[in-house]
Amino acid sequence: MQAIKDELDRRAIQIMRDNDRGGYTIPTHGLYPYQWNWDSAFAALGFAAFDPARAWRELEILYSGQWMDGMVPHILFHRPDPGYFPGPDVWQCRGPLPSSGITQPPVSLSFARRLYEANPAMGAVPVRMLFDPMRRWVQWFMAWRQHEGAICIAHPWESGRDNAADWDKAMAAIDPHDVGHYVRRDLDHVHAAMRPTKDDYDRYIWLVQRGRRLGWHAPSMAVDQPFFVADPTMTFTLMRGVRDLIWLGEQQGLPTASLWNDLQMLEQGAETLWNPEIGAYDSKNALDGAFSGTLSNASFLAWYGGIDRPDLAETLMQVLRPLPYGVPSLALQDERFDPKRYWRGPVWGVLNMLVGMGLEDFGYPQGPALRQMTGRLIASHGFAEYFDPRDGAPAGGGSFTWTAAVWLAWAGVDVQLA
Ligand code: 9WN
Repeated sequence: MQAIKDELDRRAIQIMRDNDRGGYTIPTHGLYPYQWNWDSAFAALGFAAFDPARAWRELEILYSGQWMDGMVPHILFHRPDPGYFPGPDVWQCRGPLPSSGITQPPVSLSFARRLYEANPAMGAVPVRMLFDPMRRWVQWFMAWRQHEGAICIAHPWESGRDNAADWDKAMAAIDPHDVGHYVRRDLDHVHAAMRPTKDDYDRYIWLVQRGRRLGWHAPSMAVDQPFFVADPTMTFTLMRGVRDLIWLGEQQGLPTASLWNDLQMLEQGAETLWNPEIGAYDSKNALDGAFSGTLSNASFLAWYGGIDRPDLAETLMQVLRPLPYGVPSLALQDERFDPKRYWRGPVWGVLNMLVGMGLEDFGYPQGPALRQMTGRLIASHGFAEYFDPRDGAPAGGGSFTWTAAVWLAWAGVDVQLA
């Protein structure tokens, strides 16, 4: 058994090295040839298992793309690559590096704390360097993505859960008839049945065109927003991020006063996302106040954010009961469930890890159970981008950085293989 675990560790490290582009890591060769924001944060955790200095480098390069207004983009286009659409020519942004004009869940705030805790002597300098950029990113979220204390997305790509059922109603309100012609590249790499639909893409690109027309100027974009949905992914990852940033600031004697106010606001905001009808946290359209009525894997991030809800654990048990490999991106009972289509059913190692870490923090037995399920999923089905939640069949891209990182940092650590 130890030999199998050693071999999986070796493969995971090899994937991370193969996807390393010299200081930053791509999610997978071909499908995603650039540096993605939250993927990079997971990559840093993976590197921490065997090369801590390289882990800090990943975060430093990520933050080197930060915009003047504080936003840290969801993609940094370090080197042109025709294999991905939409590329830098479509976004036309004006940050210090070619980038997209939107952001992604700020898990890097919390993972910086994990890197620091593993080696405070090595972490002191990078923490002092990154603290202010991180604090400015938090301020950006509070200024431009906050609604009643919850954190919203202005584009489905911001949540990292691109085609989740959460956004269906809000997306239907967009009329993308004037989007024009464009050529998707994702379908060159992955079967269309595993990807978002053309209707989704038309709206994704239409929203990009709007941002470009407005020069990605946050105050202009906030006027007559066509899409603005409060998201549990963003709200809970930022909430934990702020807690962890406060902790880091206190370790290093850095100013944390404004962060306490942010935290209080986020705690109030999170409660606006509790939907009693589904017994869980839900996304909520900030434009009309309607809940989406969606039980997703993000519905269970409350513990990760630092909030304990025993009634949420009841709902989680029901969602997990029929499934062997963890929290699906959409509950099996939902009529929109689609086991292969990206964020509308498949199970993702990264979300299992965030949900599981939170449950472990609060001492729920489902935390270690989720860790074992994820370990067994990866051991038996490889380092895929995501998996069919019923039988673990691998889907999407292969040799995936964040799945390798989840293995190295969490799921593979004390895995018990049969
Ligand atoms: C758009 C890189 C990213 C992840 C997202 C995932 C997917 C991109 C895409 O891939 O999104 O950002 O083109 O499909 O949904 O979570 O960060 O792995």
